[in-house]
Amino acid sequence: MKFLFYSLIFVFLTSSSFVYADEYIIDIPLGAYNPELNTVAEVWYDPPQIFVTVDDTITWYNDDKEGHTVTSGEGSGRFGWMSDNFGKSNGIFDSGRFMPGDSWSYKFEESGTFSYYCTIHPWMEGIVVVEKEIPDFPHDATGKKLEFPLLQYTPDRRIEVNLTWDPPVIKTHEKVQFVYQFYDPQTNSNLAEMKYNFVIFQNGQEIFRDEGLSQIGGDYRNFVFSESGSVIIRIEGIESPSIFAEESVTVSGNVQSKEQRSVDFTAAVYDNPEKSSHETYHTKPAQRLTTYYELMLIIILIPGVMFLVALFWLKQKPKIKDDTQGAVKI
Ligand SMILES: [Cu+2]
Repeated sequence: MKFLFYSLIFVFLTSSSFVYADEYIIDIPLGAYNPELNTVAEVWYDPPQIFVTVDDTITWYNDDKEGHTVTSGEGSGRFGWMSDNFGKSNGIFDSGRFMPGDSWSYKFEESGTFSYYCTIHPWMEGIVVVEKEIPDFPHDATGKKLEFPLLQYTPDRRIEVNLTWDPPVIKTHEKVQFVYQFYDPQTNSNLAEMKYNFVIFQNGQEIFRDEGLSQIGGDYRNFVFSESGSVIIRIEGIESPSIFAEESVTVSGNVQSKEQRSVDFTAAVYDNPEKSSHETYHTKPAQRLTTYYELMLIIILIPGVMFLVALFWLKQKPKIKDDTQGAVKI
């Protein structure tokens, strides 16, 4: 029973929200306000000791019938209050008083052992142990270990997308290379010249988007993350004019639009313990140089055309003025 209760407390909230950092719940049970030995509460903070890793968040729920605090420092011990010991805070964190039915959350951004107590009921004591732990294997945003290559089918199951990244454990300010291939699941043949968009979302925001055209043997994009947290790697709008063009004409009803033909992968980015900044990297493969030339052309052409237009306009201007003056005269 107790084991079940503890298991329930260690609720893993990440699965639905793609949050990489874990969230833990500590319950302040009914009766925590009462220092008597015959209280219904066996512990004041449940669980009284918890092990988390850096960047995890703990939420304390007040299920008692009085207000409490979660204050870093040393409490009084169970009977200390009888000899005028009311604990001593150390100023690292302090929830202030929060009432029954309310909760308070704190994100632990540094490793260490943190004792805490309630300033109103100093016999209430708990400990949070925060460990700095970066695993040596790749995993998704929910913490599940991944085996490369990752494999996803588009919703219409017409295309299989394989993805790997290197290094397998993604850290901030360190270049990571995403390598991916497209396959026909029916023939198992490599699909080259697939048009797609490579998109990265982090903590709910789109942070990178690039168009691509796959080569035989796949394609890749480099990226350097500035922030830690969960990421979604989305390859969307997958289409091949040569394969799907005639299909969309003949079969009108059941064809997926290219926007829907997309796959999602999730990953976790860790704070790099060694680096705090990075230079910019080329994100695209070298063979994509033609697009750079096109871009250069636009960069040179647009200001050039604008300059000519401006020049022409300036020359025209005095003439217009003369015309209006002439009109006033008449
Ligand atoms: Cu209290």
